[in-house]
Amino acid sequence: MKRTTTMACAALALIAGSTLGTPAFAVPVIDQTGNALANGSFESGSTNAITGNGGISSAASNWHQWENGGNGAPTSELITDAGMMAEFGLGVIDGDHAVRVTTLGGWDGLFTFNSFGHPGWNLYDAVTFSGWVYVVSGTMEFAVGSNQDGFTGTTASASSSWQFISVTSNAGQRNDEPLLYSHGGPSEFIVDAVWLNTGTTSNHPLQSLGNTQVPEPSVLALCGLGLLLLRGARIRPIANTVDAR
Ligand SMILES: [Ca+2]
Repeated sequence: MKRTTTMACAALALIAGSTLGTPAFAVPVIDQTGNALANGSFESGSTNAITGNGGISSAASNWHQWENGGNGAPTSELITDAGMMAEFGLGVIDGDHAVRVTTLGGWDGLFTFNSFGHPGWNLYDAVTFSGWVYVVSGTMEFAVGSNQDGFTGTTASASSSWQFISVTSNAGQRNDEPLLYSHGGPSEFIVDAVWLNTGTTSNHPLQSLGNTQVPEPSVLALCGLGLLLLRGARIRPIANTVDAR
């Protein structure tokens, strides 16, 4: 029975994939209620690679990219579940896309100021930034804080599986900016389903894959996407916003 369901979902995924193309937009499966980030599941953006620096828009809507290391601009692109499955043998965590970042030096990557626009956000509360990363090479970090008061980071190094990581920046300092950066040198990593909430613990609804194999949530996610498409759900329009500092 389970096999039948999985195969049906796979078929739906193929249908979904054929309709997406580039730019690509899908719908997060994980309920985003409570997530201070827009596009935290990287379902909105482009599968075309974007290389650049200076705060330009990245391939993921609402996220921008930056280089600190002086070794060359980072590159970002959305990777589809099918593309990730073909290249790495496992799919994305949520929805049908994740963001792939390639850097040429340390402390380069993506940032967002989206929390500025979150209703009721207190910039001096403790905040916790968490999510899933598949590190292809090198070491990366989830960091949160501000240019004004500094950042706190948690690192993840290359492995052949998704890793859930979380970092908290304490109250009393300005906390307005999450980062997805390389750490210490060049790195390539894929990030999906990131979450930002106030407080010192993560409220991420998916903090463990339990005993299930990593590809399983991907199958479920694809199944959800397929069902949404079958119901005639509208493809999410591009959010072409550049957040002001
Ligand atoms: Ca996603």
